Amino acid sequence: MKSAVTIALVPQIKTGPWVYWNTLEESIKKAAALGFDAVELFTANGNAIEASRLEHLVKGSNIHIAAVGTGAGKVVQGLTLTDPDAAVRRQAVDFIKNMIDFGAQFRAPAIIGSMQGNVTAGGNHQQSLAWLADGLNVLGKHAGDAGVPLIYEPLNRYETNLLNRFDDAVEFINMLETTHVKLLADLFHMNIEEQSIPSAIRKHGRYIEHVHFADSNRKAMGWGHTAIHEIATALQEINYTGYISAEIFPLPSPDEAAVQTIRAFHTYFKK
Ligand code: LER
Ligand code: MN
Repeated sequence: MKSAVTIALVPQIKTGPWVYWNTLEESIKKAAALGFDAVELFTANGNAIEASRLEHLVKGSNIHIAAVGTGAGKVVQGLTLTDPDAAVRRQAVDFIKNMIDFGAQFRAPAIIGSMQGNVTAGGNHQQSLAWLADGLNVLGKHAGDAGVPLIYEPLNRYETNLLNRFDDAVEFINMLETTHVKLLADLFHMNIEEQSIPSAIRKHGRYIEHVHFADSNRKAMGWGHTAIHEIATALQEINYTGYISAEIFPLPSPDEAAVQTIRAFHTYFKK
């Protein structure tokens, strides 16, 4: 398993569950100095960072890009894959395609979290899931052609009313036409929604391509009450080899959150 830490690079967004915040150079240096294998980037769009600049930075620091988040498409531009307006859904697909292409240059998959959207007031759940499936079919193929998976993230009920649990998300992605859509196990969301996080991981292990490493209160692992030992054992049992990426609040400070994260990573996920 490989360690990663998040970097937020969207000027309009001032708070959220990301460890490092501007600048990219300094954050990558700090992550590398602590021994992280990779960074996960949250950028405004797929063109926000010049690929040659990022290439230079990651090579110079011997660090990888674990994944790229697409959430700014919703938070900044108001786009989702389930907007009732077909033109907005098309823009959401284009935004994510662009992000897939950006990440693929670094073998990093794009993550669909908040861009999945919600069933809006008066909307129909089946219709919204059908729109989500349409978007993921197009985007999964696009990702597959670019040589990366597409990572779909079940979120907790306070963030989406589409799919909250792994049982439902797995049933849903198994109905897609594409096989390139995989799942993200965000331990913060799972703590709210799953009956047992280790059981969900064991049951659906073959679909898990990325892990968001957060304690029950979305602080660094070890600073909440999640039973991480059992979760780590489950991830070892499914032979998970992907990233364990800290998507947490920068509390009490980015540096302290990062240090606690890498300490917890080494404690529970011996390399
Ligand atoms: C995104 O990875 C996520 O977990 C959501 O809660 C958006 O912040
Ligand atoms: Mn997450």
